[in-house]
Formats: sequence, C-alpha cells, structure tokens
Amino acid sequence: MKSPGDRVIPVLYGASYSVYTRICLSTFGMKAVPFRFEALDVFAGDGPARARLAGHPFGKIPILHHGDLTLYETLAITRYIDDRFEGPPLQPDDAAGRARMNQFISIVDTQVYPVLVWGLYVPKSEGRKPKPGTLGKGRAVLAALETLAGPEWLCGARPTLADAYLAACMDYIIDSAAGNDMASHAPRLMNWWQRAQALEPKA
Ligand SMILES: N[C@@H](CCC(=O)N[C@@H](CS)C(=O)NCC(=O)O)C(=O)O
Repeated sequence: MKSPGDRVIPVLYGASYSVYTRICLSTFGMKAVPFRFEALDVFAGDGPARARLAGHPFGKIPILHHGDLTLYETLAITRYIDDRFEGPPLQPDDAAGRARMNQFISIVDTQVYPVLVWGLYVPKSEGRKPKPGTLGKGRAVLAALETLAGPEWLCGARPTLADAYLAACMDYIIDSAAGNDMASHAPRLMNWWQRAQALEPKA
C-alpha cells in the first residue's frame, strides 16, 4: 500500500561503512523518500547490544523503524521501502526481470559479500593474505556478474534493487585483488559502475 500523505519518517540504524546499510541508503535515495539516519557502529564494543536494543536479534545492522514496524534483513527493508512509498519502482514488472533481480541479490549475499568483501578486501585492508583459493573464487564471481549484467542497468532499462546491492560493494571490490584487472576482464560491469555510482549514498 502506498500513501503519499504519510507523515511518519522512517528511521534507519546503521553505519556508512556497512554494505547492507548502504543498500538501504541508496534505496531511500532512489525512491526520494525522506528518512532519518541513526549511526550505529556495529563493530564498536557496545554495537551488537545497541543493535539488539534497536530490534535486531542477531546484533547486526541495518534496522528500520517505521511507525510501529521494526524490520531487519536488508531485502525485507528495501522491498518494504519500494512497496510502501511513492517513487520510481525498484523491482521489474515482469517475472523474468524479477527473477534476474533476485538472482543478482542472492549472488551479492552469498558470493560477493563473503568472498570479495570479507574474503579479499578485508584481509588486504588489514595487511593479511587472503585464504588460498579466494582470489580465484572472487574472479569467478565477477565473471558470472559480467555475463549477467544488462547493457544499461543490471536488469534492464531502469535501476532496481539489484543495482543498489551491487553498487554498495563496488568500492570494496575495486580495492580488492580481484578488482585490479576489472577494466579488461569485466568491461560491462565497469561501464555499469560509471552509471551506478550516482546511486550511492552521499553520506
Ligand atoms: N543478512 C543481513 C546481513 C547484515 C549484516 O551482515 N550486516 C553487517 C554489516 S554490513 C553486520 O552487522 N555485521 C556485524 C556482525 O556480523 O557481527 C541483511 O541482509 O541485512
């Protein structure tokens, strides 16, 4: 249900470094929905406790409050924002387009985030070597994304939640060992990234 007259401002709890928080921030931006941001550093000593207090039973971010509703899990939050508020639709209309969007989102959750962000970027940023085999896995993930990406946006002629998901990871991907040769190995993704940077939150 959409109600343009809704006066209740949604509140997002999260951190600007967090991939999943950034996906929600981009979604608000793409819908042009006003919201309030409450900074919650989940890696601070009291972070997980604060996240639990804000409504996340696993002590993670992001968390959305909207009126009486408390939501966690980024897919639930972003679909809620898209379904609940006026603004450009962020999910394709057709079954095949929606399936493709869900496929991208699932790949980000199960491959990009664990392999490219935590498996490659984080060890590099801490001066550690990645686990053996991780670079090969990361390259395979990028090759799959390169094959799936549409020529304009990931799932067609307009941006969807899939674009918000992948865009939130791109700075980390590019700064990882698998990101070095993306211009030659993933030109379509790099071309997409030129456009998709505009979706990224300013904060
Ligand atoms: N499946 C969750 C993942 C959320 C998540 O992993 N958030 C990270 C920050 S990007 C976090 O809170 N990490 C802290 C931890 O795992 O202890 C979602 O979609 O929201």
